[in-house]
Amino acid sequence: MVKENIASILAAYSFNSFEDFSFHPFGAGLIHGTYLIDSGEDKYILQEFNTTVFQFPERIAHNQRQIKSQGDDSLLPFTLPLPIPNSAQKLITEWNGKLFRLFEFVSGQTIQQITNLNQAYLASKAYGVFADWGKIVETHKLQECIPDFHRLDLRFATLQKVAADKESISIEDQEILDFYLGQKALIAEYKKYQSVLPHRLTHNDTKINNLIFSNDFSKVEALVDLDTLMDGYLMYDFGDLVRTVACSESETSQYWDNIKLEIPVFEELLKGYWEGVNSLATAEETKSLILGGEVMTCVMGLRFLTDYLQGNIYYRVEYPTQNFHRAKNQMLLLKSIQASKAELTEIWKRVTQSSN
Ligand code: GN1
Ligand code: MG
Repeated sequence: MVKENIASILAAYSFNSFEDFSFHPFGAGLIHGTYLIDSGEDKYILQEFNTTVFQFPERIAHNQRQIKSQGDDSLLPFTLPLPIPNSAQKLITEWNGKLFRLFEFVSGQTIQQITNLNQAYLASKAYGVFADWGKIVETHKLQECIPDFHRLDLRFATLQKVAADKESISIEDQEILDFYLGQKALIAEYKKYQSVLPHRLTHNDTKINNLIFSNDFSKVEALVDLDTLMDGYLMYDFGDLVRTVACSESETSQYWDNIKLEIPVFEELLKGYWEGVNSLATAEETKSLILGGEVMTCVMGLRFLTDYLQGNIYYRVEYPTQNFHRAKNQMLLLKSIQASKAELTEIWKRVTQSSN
């Protein structure tokens, strides 16, 4: 992006009175291109929309308007930074055939990995409080921004098909593929829940870097990356926290021997999330939280492997086998979660059955 182009995009916003600005790429998202714009006085986030991934941008804008109008976000203890409307009152600005959005910059700290247990607790509680707040939102009025986003059964079926269509698969790839194709029991367990779990407003991308902490890390200031706000299950949001926050290594790590579930972190996550959702969750939903980490780790592993076999058409990669490595990383985490199931169930009992 060059500066003149950014200036022409900013011209679509009526508040834009600053004469000069600096900008640089910002954040660690895998999907959109993100820039921090600094006028000296104010800071904004400009995002170039990835229309390959989000094929229905208008659905995102629709959902964000619905959520704003149905829910009172001033009741939340943190902000939900939604796009600033342009002069035509649109949340999305078209420029040169591309789509952009502008956000107020929320200052604070973002992290890729936790450095203490309290950060896990605060993060998880924020997503739990958000789910509880969202109970007033009529989710049937929301649209699917990405159809079947966390549908484990369908992601599994897609990998099966993509793998079957491949002419040849290397021995190394086959090992990981076999692991994922062997997850039929998990798929069956997930499918049982589908018929009993209530539909909730969920964030659907509850990674630690999608929230902004205060500078002293005493509270969460904002939940960001609100493109996938839509109808989902509580176990998706709790599960993605387990996947990303309670893993000893990051999603891109290749220290294979070090990748495992950190059980004390799982416990903090559950405590935090449960404080947010305990008055909301049905008995089935409460039970489903134990499975969340497995479901979401498997969903992501399936997606990374599928993308790798399809030639990296979805996720941004730094080298050709990165999606394969991400799929291997998720496989090792999933194995570790599955091996810890008895211990996780004990923690679950302690946390969720004591405050009832
Ligand atoms: C994508 O762009 P980012 O990092 O916020 C993805 C998530 C995955 C994540 C894996 C719309 O999110 O589902 O969990 O990468 N978002 C979309 O790091 O596909
Ligand atoms: Mg993100």
